[in-house]
Amino acid sequence: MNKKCFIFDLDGVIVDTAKYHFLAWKNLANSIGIDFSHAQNEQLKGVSRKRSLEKILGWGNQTLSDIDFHSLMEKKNSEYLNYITTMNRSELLPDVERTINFLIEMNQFVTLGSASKNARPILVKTNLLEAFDAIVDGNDVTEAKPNPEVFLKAALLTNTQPNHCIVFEDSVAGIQAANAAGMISIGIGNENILSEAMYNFTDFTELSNSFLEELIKH
Ligand code: B16
Ligand code: MG
Repeated sequence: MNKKCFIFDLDGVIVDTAKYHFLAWKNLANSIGIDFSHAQNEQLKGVSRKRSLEKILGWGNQTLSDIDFHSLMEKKNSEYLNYITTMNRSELLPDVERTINFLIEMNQFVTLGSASKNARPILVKTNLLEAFDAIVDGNDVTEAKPNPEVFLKAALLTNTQPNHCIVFEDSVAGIQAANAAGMISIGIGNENILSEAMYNFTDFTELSNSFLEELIKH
């Protein structure tokens, strides 16, 4: 029996939190006089909190003291946490649960590879924590996506070779990280944006169990 490691990104793949990250970053950027567009937000998806703020300051040609930098990171995170306090299973993206349940039924490894430091509380709120064989999040890595560290750690924890790992991602940085790790990359979202992915689907409703079976076999 083939056992592959399926690695799920969190924000924008399992839950619809990408919109909350966008709102919190937009409000923060605007509060210091920096414009923030949807196109810029795309460049922050999958990118760590620290790196995201560095990029925003770069776009606005601003530099800050360490203290101010950390207080802005805190401010963004507390607004984000406010958005997700009441989060529940209704914010799971369509057919994510069907996909996870099918993979469990097929005796595959189901793991998380997220840049977020808030991943575990979100999995608790959505009742998914138990579904994962391994969880790697922003607290476990030193390098942010597009560095492959987060996905390679998930492979290591399940003792799976990278070429037997399949990554579901909604961000350009995450697809690049999966490709750099030598894994199969599957873009979930806009295929024009995620053009570097090996396969593309708008969402999991388009991704059939028979396609998953093919991935398991080959
Ligand atoms: P936090 P993912 C990423 O999560 C988000 O896409 C990105 O927008 C966010 O800045 C990053 O996590 C850090 O999140 O501030 O909660 O630690 O998509 O890799 O699951
Ligand atoms: Mg994501």
